[in-house]
Amino acid sequence: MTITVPKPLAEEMYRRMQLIRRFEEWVVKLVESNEIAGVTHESVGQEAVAVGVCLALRDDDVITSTHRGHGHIIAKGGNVAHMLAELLGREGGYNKGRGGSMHIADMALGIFGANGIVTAGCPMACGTAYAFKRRGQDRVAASFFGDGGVNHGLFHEALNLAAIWALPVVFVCENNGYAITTPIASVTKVELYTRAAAYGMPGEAVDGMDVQAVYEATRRAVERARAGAGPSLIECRTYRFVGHYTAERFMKLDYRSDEEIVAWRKRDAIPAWSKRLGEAGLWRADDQRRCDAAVERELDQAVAIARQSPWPSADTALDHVYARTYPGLPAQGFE
Ligand SMILES: Cc1ncc(C[n+]2csc(CCOP(=O)(O)OP(=O)(O)O)c2C)c(N)n1
Ligand SMILES: [Mg+2]
Repeated sequence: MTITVPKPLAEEMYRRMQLIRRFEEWVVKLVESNEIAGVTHESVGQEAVAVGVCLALRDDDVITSTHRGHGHIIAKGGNVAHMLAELLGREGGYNKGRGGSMHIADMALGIFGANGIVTAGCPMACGTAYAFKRRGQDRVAASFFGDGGVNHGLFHEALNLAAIWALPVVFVCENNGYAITTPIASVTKVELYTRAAAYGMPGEAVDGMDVQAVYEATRRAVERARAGAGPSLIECRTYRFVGHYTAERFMKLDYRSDEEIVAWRKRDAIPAWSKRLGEAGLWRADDQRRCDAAVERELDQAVAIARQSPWPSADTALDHVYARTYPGLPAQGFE
C-alpha cells in the first residue's frame, strides 16, 4: 500500500497517533495511582480514526466528540497539559478541574466538547453546520459517535435534518464492535454505513486501522460538504484494545475473547503506519525513535505542569458550573 500524502503530513499522522496512545497510557497510570478520581474511557486502538479525520479538517472546522474523547481532542490540536490538569481536577485544566474527562472543550480550536451523552454531538454538529451555512462560511462540522449510537433517535433525527438542509456535516461512526459489552451485530441488522442511504446521503465503510484510508474518506466527505453538497456518513471499522473504561480490567468480563483482541492488536495502526513510512523510503531507521522521544518529552512536561497546577479551593466549587448570565437567574447563581 503506497503512501499518497506528503511526507510532513504522513509524519504528523504518526506523531499524533503516538501522542494519543501514550497520553492514554499515562491516564491509565494516573487512574491506577488514584491521582485521577473515578474512571475514564480510553481510545487505545482507535487512534487512526481520530487522526485521519481531524487532519482532513481545517483549523476553523469544528468537531463534536464523545465519552471516549481524549483522542479526538488531541487529534484536533488540544493542549495535553490542560487536558491532564483537567483530569487531575486542577485549576489549570480546560474546565478549571470542574468537568473532567467527558467535558473537555476548546472552542478556539473548534473542539465543541467531549460528551457523556451518547450521540449528543450529532445534533450539535447540525446546529453548528447550520450556523456556518447561514453565515455563508465554507466551514464543516465533523461529528464522532460510536456504533452504540446508530439506533438512537438523536442519530436518526440529526442525519435527516442534515440531509434535508444539505448541512456541511461529516458523521463519523467509530465502529469498535461493542457498546460497552453489547456486540453491534446483536442490536443492528445492517452494515452501519448503509444507514446513510435511508436519508439520501453518501455512506461508506473504511478500515479504521488505516490512518490514510480514514483521511482520504474524510477528505472526500469534507470537500463535498464545503462545496454545499451536504452531509456524508463514514463508518470507520476499528477496535478498542482495552476495556470500555479503566475499571473494566477488575470486572472479569468475558464478552470478547483473547483471540479477538490479539487479532486486532496485530493490526495496530501505529506500528503499521511507521512500517509503511519506512517501506516508502520516507523514514530511516532512527526517525521513529526520534519522534517517539519527542512525544515522551511532551507528555512528561504536560504531566509535570498538570501536577503543579493548584487545586481549586472548596469555596469556589460551584464557580464555572452554572451559567450566571442567563436572564432570570439571580446574579450569584444557585447558591
Ligand atoms: C443517551 C445515553 N445512553 C446511555 C448511556 C450509557 N453509555 C455510556 S457509553 C455507552 C456505550 C456507547 O457505545 P458506543 O457508542 O459504541 O461507543 P464506545 O464506548 O464503543 O466508544 C453507553 C450505553 C449514555 N452515556 N448516554
Ligand atoms: Mg462502540
